[in-house]
Amino acid sequence: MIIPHSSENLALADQQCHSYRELTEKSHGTCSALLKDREDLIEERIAFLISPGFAYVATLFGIWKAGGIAVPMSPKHPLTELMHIVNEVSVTRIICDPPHRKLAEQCGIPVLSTEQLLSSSETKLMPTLEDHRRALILFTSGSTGRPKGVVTTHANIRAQVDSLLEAWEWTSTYRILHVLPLHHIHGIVNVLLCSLKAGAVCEFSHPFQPDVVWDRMASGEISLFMAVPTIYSRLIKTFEQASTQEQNRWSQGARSMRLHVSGSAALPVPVLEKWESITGQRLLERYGMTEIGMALSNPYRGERRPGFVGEPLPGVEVRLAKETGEIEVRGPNVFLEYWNRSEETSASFREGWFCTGDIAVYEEGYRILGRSSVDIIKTGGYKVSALEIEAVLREHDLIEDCAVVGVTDSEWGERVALCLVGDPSLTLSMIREWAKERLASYKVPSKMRRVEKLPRNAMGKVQKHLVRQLIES
Ligand code: MLC
Ligand code: AMP
Repeated sequence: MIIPHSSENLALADQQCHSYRELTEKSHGTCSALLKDREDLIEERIAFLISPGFAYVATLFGIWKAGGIAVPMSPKHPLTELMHIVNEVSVTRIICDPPHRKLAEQCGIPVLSTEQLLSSSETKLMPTLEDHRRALILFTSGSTGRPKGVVTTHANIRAQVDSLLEAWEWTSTYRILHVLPLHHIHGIVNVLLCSLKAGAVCEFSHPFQPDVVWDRMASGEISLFMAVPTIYSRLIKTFEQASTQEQNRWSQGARSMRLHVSGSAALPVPVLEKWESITGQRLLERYGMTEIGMALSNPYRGERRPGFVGEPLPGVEVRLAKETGEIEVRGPNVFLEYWNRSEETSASFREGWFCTGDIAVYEEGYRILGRSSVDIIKTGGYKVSALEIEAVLREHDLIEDCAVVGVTDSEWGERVALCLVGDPSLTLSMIREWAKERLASYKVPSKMRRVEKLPRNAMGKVQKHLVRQLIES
């Protein structure tokens, strides 16, 4: 397990400041309360619905210390998404903070509160955790069905963290501003866990608000920032609307920082250039995936080439499949399995290498060209499955047929777009309202085109490239 230091040094900042010692104590209390009369949770799946902050982190470590598997869920998701997770990995208990109690109770399994767990002063003996044990399950959309649970072990997480600490030269003097969701690898591993393993400070700033981020950058206290391209675009937009005085203050603060990283989706070169012109920071772009952690990165020192994702990170092996150019990855960072889906797990490996589905070329550095599946969409840094969205929309009484595609978008990278055959009275806002009760908001189509019938080939298969043309025309 990744063990944060145990000192009076500052570890986390939300509305309050929390030391490493406090984190150790509260996570041990949580561990003891979870264990009760048991010696080891033996990979029991424990989900949690907690806002970003100290309680989230103490809970995560409490579950790990007790030998459980942590299953973070997004408090912003509707019940249907949460129930999928609960059922898919047989979650036994949910831990929630007070604002999310009602939502947690709707999941129909025992609910524990952070107030109760964090106030426990018990100090039970913790089980011995071997590195190969399962630690974390994060959900990721594949090209088929509902999202799958990606299982990583303690050893996988350690390898992912150590690789980034080395490559980006993390030190305990850093303070990182955390604005990302905490149910995905970018926010959990790259920002939170790297910071804690380095003995640095992680400052939470949720929900993401561009002017708040600029103010914190201007304070001179923040040294690191990591985000998805959509967040950088939003920051640029806010900057452009600000007064000259504010712009000067923001620029100056950002210039004094150590490192700005972009990832989770392709960084458009104009965004990289604009960011550099206003902050003096050349964004470090890296490439990763829930199943593998981070695999490729531009250098911390040395040239960061626009449009490129660099070279393999320490300890990570990368190769391109001969015929397709698909990126394949091998190393201790690579996940263990998709929960309870052994066939899909083995189908995702070739000769021991994990097949990412991303296509690239090597030109003295890797450059991503695209994805092998048209049904995977990356929007705002989130990966979503067109087929999953279509299956949910087809349940709507007034939708006869539909096809979902990703269309290029300057704000979101790709935008989820819908081609619809159905009742003429049905509007996009009606569909959005209906779908938001069933799908995470970033999966809900935000663009629509109505057609008489969908373009299909002779075999009856929807031709997605024609659907995209229809929507973009
Ligand atoms: C939200 N909305 C969208 C949308 N997301 N509309 C179109 N496309 C999208 N992708 C809409 C909502 O429906 C809502 O609409 C309104 O925007 C506000 O919703 P929100 O949830 O408050 O969104 P916002 O805060 O604006 O989100 C923007 C964001 C967020 C950029 C902060 O998308 C984000 O945090 N992205 C990061 C995702 C991430 O961490 N990915 C890493 C995955 S791991 P209405 O109608 O209600 O107003 C990975 C591996 C790796 O990829 O390499 O890192
Ligand atoms: P996820 O499955 O949510 O972990 O998202 C992983 C996917 O994000 C990868 O398979 C890529 O398609 C995409 N991705 C991550 N980083 C980059 C990047 N720097 N450039 C292009 N795509 C990226």
